[in-house]
Amino acid sequence: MHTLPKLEYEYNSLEPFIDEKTMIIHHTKHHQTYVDKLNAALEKHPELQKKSAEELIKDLNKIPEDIRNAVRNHGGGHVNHSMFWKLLKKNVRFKGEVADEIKNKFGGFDKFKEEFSKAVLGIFGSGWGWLVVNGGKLEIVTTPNQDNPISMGKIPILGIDMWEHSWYIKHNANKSAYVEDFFHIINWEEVNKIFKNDKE
Ligand code: MN3
Repeated sequence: MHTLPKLEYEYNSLEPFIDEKTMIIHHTKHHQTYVDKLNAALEKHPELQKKSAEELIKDLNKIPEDIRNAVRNHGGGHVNHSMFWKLLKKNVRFKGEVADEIKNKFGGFDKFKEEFSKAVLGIFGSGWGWLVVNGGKLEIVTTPNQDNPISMGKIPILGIDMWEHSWYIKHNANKSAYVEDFFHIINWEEVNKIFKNDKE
């Protein structure tokens, strides 16, 4: 059985960048639903119940066709959100190996922020924006729905939820203000940790 991970901080910890109400609904309703629907899908295929959600979505072609879409959407939703919560923390400085790599690749933090923001604001409909490692190189990619880059052989090290439920309560129609706020609460220590684990 997959379960909803507990947050390592309070629902109001990311204020004023992400409001408490959004965090409560996002975690206890949206994320919980992905977990429940993933578990429901796996009831038909008990042999897959021991696998982690990451393993399940890594090679979707191996998933039986009758539950493939459910695993893609709800398994993806579970993986994406579990990672997202850990990527958020206030007052973490942009530093470490990943910061050096970002500066090299994009020509500085501001350039990276500009490119990342442009990409994620260009998503039509619901989806996610990612910084991934692809063949040893950093790359900005977007995915529709709850698709995760690991299904395409890319390793996500940073991700932003661009579904309306992540920002609409606080930011209303101002999606770019949400992206701006997101940059204040990136847990660069966590991003660096994922980046370094991937290289080992
Ligand atoms: Mn979400």
